[in-house]
Amino acid sequence: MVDFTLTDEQRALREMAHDFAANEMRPVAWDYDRDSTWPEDILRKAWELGILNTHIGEEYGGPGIDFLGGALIEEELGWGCSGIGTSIACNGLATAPIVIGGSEELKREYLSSLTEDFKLASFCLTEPDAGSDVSGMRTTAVKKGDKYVINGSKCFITNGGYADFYTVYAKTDKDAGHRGISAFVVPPEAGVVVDKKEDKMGQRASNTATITFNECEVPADNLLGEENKGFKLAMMTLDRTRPGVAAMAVGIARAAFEFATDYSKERVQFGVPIAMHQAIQFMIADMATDVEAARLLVWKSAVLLDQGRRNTLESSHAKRFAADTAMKVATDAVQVYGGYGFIKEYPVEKLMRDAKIMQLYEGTSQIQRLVIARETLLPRRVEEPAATAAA
Ligand code: COS
Repeated sequence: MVDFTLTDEQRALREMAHDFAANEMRPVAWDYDRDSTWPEDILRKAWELGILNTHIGEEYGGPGIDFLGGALIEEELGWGCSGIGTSIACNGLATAPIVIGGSEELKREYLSSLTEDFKLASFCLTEPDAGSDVSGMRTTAVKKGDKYVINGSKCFITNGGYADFYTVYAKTDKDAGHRGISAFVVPPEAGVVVDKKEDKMGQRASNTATITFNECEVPADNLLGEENKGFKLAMMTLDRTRPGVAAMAVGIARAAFEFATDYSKERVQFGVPIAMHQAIQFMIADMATDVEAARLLVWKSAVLLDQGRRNTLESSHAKRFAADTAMKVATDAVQVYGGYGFIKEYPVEKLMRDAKIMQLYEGTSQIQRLVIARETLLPRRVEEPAATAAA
């Protein structure tokens, strides 16, 4: 039986995240956006509340929240401020390769470190010349005795300027394409250099940095999973994190929809609130449908993971549709506000700028379509361990 009713526990989780978004994020979101303030104070509060490391299992000190629970939280964070929300969710992305492929020792050391104290981790996949084309990466990891030496550069790294460790993808066999990539845990003291912080269009509260690895030596034991199997680890990671990113996009869309709805009831033109005009009603109606549909795709892609099933297709459905919905709904919200929508004093222009990144990061909308087309036209059979909700 399909039942969309949330349990008491799930509703409580959502309420807790909503209160946090309403009381801690919303009051500062527009100021932090304007000044591009890195939200350390909010991140610390999120850590104290236990929503910075939701997927870390209880054996490593985490709450072990499942993927649906994580998505419920991320929608609220996206509703509060997706820039701050992205900073909060970043540990989940960075630790997913450890949860999936890390040895017990690495899990004990690195997952526990995040729950024992306020610490951050960053996921380092993208490079200046390797965005959508992951296997085009140039960062190398060369084995020397019981160490790997990493050299290269990564870009668009969330929390990159503040991370206490990095999960890094590098070529261990330069000539083997996607079959020559491996993943490692890299502490900053190994020789990580933070080059610059990006000045972004939206999500300006999140820190996005360019990182260089100069002769970074890490113990061979810091290898995640098997050598040359890093590409699959990255894909399995993204399968698990895209539902959460999509949930955040739903949060942006919902926020824009709510602002537009409220405004349409207040703004009077031609003698009546603009909500009385059918042109506006139809925009509001489409927003409502799209938010609802995007949320259902998110929930389905998360529930499949919680059932231990592969969700490659469904997570791309969710990410593609939710990201495009966030962009469309935020753009239409600006339209409902008319000229005021274009003014920074009003809330929706930030949402429109924030929404744009949802169509770009963790796989562009085009990459999601590519995955959907491949999974539809030529379904891939893969042998892989069942997904685990928590480490
Ligand atoms: N889970 C497990 N394995 C997967 C997988 C998945 N979701 N997707 C692909 N694979 C495997 C394939 O089965 C194939 O295995 P073999 O080596 O055994 O043949 C291998 O990985 C290569 O797959 P594919 O041929 O599809 O790889 P491509 O180079 O064509 O790349 C895309 C596929 C484009 C989908 C991938 O590179 C991608 O997702 N790019 C976007 C990256 C991204 O999201 N970046 C954002 C930054 S992260 S914040």
